[in-house]
Amino acid sequence: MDLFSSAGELTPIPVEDGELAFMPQLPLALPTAEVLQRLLDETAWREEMITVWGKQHLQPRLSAWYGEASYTYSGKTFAPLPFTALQLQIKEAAERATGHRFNSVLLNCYRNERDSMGFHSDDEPELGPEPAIASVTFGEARTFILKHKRLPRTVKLDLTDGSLLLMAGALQANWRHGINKETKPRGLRVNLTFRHIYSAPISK
Ligand SMILES: O=C(O)CCC(=O)C(=O)O
Ligand SMILES: [Mn+2]
Repeated sequence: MDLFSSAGELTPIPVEDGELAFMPQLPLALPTAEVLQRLLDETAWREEMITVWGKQHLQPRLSAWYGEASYTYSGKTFAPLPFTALQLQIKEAAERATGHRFNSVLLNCYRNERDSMGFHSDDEPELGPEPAIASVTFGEARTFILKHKRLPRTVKLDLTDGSLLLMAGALQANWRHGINKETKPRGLRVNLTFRHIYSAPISK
């Protein structure tokens, strides 16, 4: 990371076969602790079931889907709830910071070090061929790991309180990402991934 980059600046992270950029502090009118508390209180959190090898499990985190378009994820279709005023504030800040427009957000709550997200690409057809996804974090930092699909490349990023990570270009086509479980105690973390959903799937 460039030593001279300031907290509110979006700095490219050079990676092969995709675009990544990081901003340590997304400019917002509210302190991050207040945003975190309101996201915890105002979100209709759900503990979703997933099927792995034909067996039903609870997902190791809480999640919720808001915005203007329904979304299919891990074989399930989520009907959205309308954006809240706070989500709109964060969305507009993310749009100003990245120059991209978003119409949906997936929220994930990692309650402690045992919550996680398996390795995946956000490459559903309704996201379009080169999706721009803005990932905004509040609360405890967790390590976001990216693994190239064909090359022996791994990138690890500490997604800290109030930060924004932009994934764009061919990143989803060439990389998977996830959040591992940890052994060291970890506090609550809420992550929002703002996306643009096209109502009719775009053919690749
Ligand atoms: O919590 C994170 O940082 C990752 C979230 C993510 O990959 C997703 O919502 O698709
Ligand atoms: Mn993802």
